Amino acid sequence: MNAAGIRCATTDDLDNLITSNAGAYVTKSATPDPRVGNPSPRMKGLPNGSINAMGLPNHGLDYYLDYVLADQKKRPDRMNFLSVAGITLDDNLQMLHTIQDSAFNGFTELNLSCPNVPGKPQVGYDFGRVQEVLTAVFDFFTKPLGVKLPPYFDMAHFDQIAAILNRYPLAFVNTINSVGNGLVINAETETAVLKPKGGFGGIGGASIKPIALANVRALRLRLNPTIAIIGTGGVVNGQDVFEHLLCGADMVQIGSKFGFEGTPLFDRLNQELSAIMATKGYTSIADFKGKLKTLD
Ligand code: RRO
Repeated sequence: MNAAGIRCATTDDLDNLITSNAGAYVTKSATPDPRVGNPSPRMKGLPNGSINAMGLPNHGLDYYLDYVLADQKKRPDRMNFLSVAGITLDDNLQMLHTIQDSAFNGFTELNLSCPNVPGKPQVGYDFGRVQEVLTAVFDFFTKPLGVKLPPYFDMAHFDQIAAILNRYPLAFVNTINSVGNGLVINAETETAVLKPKGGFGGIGGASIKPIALANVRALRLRLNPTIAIIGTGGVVNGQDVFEHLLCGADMVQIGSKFGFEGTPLFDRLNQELSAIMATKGYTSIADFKGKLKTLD
């Protein structure tokens, strides 16, 4: 399926996802009110992926909630994802109350890792804040909910975040968001390629696959088995999907490459994954999911 943010901000984008062979879709992270986001240029394709400092441009929660509710009526057998990314705790609680009181019966993804709102640190890097947010959320929210996390880079941080997440009835964890605050420059013009934030932006695409796989694997080894894992980051072909699954992902999302290729990507990835499975003699994903071998 798509990763939040990529080709999922408008009803046209979402219609395209519905008619594609993606297993599900997730909507662009919503705020309570529409936002225009940061000034352009705010996203750039790179040889190995992308850099973005979009700044949460979106049409507001009601726009996405109306869409998923209408879709749910038409296709009651399908479960999709509504992403929310409040800039404050109050924003998040307000949106989650609206979702709780609505007829929505899909998954809600609470984005704790937007790297691009100037002056607002990523919640996922502040473990005390993560606890505070989840405690307030699960005080009233009873529908299936997961969190979108930033990448972690230290074994102690994997231990700490997993210990916190394991205290809550999470349906899933989505790992990873873009690798925050990289810098891409044009040597010829001696200028940063993005305008917002002095050129700093979230890095996605092939170059972040090792970081994504490490986060999927590290969290799968630490989280309660009741918490599903969505693996996101660095997927450009069927082998990348296979590797995410091997590390323990239950679902795999694609960001940058979906931005470049559009919905035909899902057919290609399905074919490439099927070919790998056939070569290895696997007939179902359960045959290899989470079964990564190590050398020790
Ligand atoms: O809109 C963005 O700037 C953005 C978001 Br909300 C996010 O979660 N991840 C990202 O790379 N960009």
